[in-house]
Amino acid sequence: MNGADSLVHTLLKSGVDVCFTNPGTSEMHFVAALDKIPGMRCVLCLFEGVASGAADGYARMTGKPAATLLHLGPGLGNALANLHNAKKARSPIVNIVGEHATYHIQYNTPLTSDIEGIARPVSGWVRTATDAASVGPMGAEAIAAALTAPGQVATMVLPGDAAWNDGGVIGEVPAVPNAEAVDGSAIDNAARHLRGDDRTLLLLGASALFEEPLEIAGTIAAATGCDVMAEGMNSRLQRGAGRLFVNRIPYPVDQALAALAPYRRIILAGARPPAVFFAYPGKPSLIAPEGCDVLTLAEAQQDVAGALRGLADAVGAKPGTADLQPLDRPARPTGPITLEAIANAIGALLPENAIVADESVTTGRNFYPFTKGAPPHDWLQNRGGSIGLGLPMATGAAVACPDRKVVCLESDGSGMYCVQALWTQARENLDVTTLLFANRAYNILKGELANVGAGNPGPRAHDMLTLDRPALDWIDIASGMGVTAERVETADQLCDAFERGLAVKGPYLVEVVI
Ligand SMILES: Cc1ncc(C[n+]2csc(CCOP(=O)(O)OP(=O)(O)O)c2C)c(N)n1
Repeated sequence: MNGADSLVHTLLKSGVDVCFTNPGTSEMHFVAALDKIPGMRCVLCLFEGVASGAADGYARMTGKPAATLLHLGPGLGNALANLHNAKKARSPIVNIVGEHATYHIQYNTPLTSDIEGIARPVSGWVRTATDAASVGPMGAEAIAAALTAPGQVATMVLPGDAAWNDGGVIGEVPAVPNAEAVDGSAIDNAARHLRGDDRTLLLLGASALFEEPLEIAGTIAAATGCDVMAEGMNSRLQRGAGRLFVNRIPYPVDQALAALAPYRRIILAGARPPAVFFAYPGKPSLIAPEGCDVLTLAEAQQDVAGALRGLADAVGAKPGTADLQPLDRPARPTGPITLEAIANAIGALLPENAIVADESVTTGRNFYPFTKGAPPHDWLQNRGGSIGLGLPMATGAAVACPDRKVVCLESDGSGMYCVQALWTQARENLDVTTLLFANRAYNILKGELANVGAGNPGPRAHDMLTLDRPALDWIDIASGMGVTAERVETADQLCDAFERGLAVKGPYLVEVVI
């Protein structure tokens, strides 16, 4: 058994059985091992950002890591933006990067680079195998590191000779510690504040946004009168009929300030102290109102659900008292395509148990209220702010959950960053319906130009924020990669096309011209 074989055996033995790949020469022994040893689903991605974004989507939906296979420093560099997003989403990923043979590195040939240096900012754990015998045990360590709460990117660098030499040993994954329980004093403190008269917000993030902890939060709200809200961008939020509806902190700074203005206390459960994405001249970075106490019940890496259960007991909340969302779909929209019509179309047609991969940017800012009464579904967002995640994340989620429909809400500008994901969707026949919002602009940046006080944009600035010269033809783009696509220009057409996409068991793209 060579080192590469030992790594594949180690991964499979530990339940890591999907690998999103874009290999090169230095990874050929790993490729051969994947071929020789049955059990690994290998998914080829035509850009490394697709592989890392897909691994993120997969991890969010399974709670376990996929492996990636990337080609030295440049391949890792291409994957970096979506590894950054995965880091912010706390997604477990075993990120495998090939490296030259150990004795070859000294010659500084074209692809030689500081792989660990490139990996470190996005990885919670980075190691390089030294020889064949180290590969399997190090792979096992990487799996444990990836799974350590709340989840992280673990990068393992695999030199060619460590992969091809004999002497491989299958690794044993060390025990992964459970998420740390929250100290009783944090629960008592939160309970004391909730018993007071001040208007209080329970702000949820991370694993608090799963169905069960959300319902517990709803019982706390019923018992104490507090409000419940989610962070602005969430890794996975379980919502729809039968679940607690929570709004998110809005993105635009003035709306975010207004949303938090009523509160004198904010209790954080898996959330961070609320802050706006960017600084704006004359506006605060932290958006809790002045004089508002922000206290932590549980941090994301802790047992957030356990902390909420403890808090529910402490305030005398009763099971079954949460005000859960009933099934309540909007009517199918007709007329012109407006943002509200799009929101209504999604609310009216979203299938039961769908997974929504949302990178709709400005088009989707107000989708939440219109979709809250749809059948139960999961909603995934980009927590890292590096655009280009939507299509890959949908791809990975579809690999993770072949029996569920994935609905990808993608904006045209963001969609172009990792557009190759469509090819992987076609090749793997992944069940993804994409609504592609073609406003033919970097619309958000038009607002930001004004918000940061950069003055009135002239034609050169305007030209940097528009995508209409030439207009992207998403029918050609998608069909060129094997995905059936159609274009819609009215709400009725949108609903019909969306239904056609949902009826297909495979990828489908609807270009929604806004
Ligand atoms: C990797 C990366 N590059 C650039 C940006 C800056 N940026 C933020 S939003 C945006 C444009 C988004 O346009 P689009 O996806 O079409 O959505 P819209 O604003 O039109 O709704 C850009 C370029 C970013 N966030 N991440």
